Amino acid sequence: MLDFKKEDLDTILIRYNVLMEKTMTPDEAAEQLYPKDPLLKAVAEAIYEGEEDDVIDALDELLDAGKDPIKLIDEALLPGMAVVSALYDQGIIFLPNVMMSADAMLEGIEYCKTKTTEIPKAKGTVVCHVAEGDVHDIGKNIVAALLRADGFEVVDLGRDVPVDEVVEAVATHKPAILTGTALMTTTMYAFKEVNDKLVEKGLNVPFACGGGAVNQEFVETYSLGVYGDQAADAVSIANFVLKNGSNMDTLRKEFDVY
Ligand code: B12
Repeated sequence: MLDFKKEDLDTILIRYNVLMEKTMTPDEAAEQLYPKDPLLKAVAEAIYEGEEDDVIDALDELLDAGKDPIKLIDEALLPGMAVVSALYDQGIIFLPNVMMSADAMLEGIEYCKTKTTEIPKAKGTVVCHVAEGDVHDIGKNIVAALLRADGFEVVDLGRDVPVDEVVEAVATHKPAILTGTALMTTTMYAFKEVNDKLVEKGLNVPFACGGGAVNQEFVETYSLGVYGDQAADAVSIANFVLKNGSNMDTLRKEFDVY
């Protein structure tokens, strides 16, 4: 007897037009990815729909329930954006949706920041930038917002920043760390150039790098590089450097993702 799994059989029946393929609508696909908690789900749903007002309303519900406004960035807003990124990666939604969702999420971050009563005194400075040639700045904006929310003074150089401008900013501001974001395999090599120019000038500042194009293996090919997967890792790296100094071996061991 033939040993068919149910899924194999469905695939064959669909191929021969005996069975209709079940395709999920974007809304149904999103529904499967939302957090289970109803209050967190409301935030994710509003981000998915790109509805800024609904994001604020959903955040208000969480704030009324006693949640810390800054923790909500990590616990409610970023998971909401992760749903959108996952749907885009699977080809279920398109770029304009991602852009609208990102705007709604960034609006939510700004709102959470207005809800903190204590304005923390700057702990130290961080210089943030997006690699030369690269305009993808949504991730960098999250990194900068989280660092600011945690009490760092952020010098945000923006996107598509020339290598020399990055090096100059490090020389001027003497930050605790420098952050770099690259989403394209063609732009990530600018990080090596930044690194080499910093070393040449004796500016041995830890260089936290992230963004879809890079991984730990690549980032550790240059001497000041330390990899971070999530935006919140930039905050942890900056705090770690303030507390423990900038020894690269210790830093890399602490933030090893493998
Ligand atoms: C939005 C988007 C755009 C927007 C960017 C708008 C903006 N202001 O950013 C626009 C429309 C302008 C755009 C243009 C292009 N894009 Co585009 N874009 C995207 C898309 C859909 C989403 C990127 C995004 O914002 N993700 C959400 C954010 C939150 O993620 P993130 O940046 O990775 O950040 C997270 C982490 O990585 C981390 N992080 C980020 N930085 C740092 C730093 C540190 C220190 C740490 C610790 C962590 C960290 O924190 C964040 C959350 O935790 C991606 C597809 C994808 N799935 O990534 C393609 C994508 C990046 N784009 C791509 C391409 C090719 C282009 C274009 C060349 C298209 C074209 N032919 O014109 C142009 C490039 C122009 C240029 N010179 O840069 C490719 C890159 C392929 C590659 N590997 O090289 C991708 C991957 C799409 C694809 N699959 O082909 N794009």
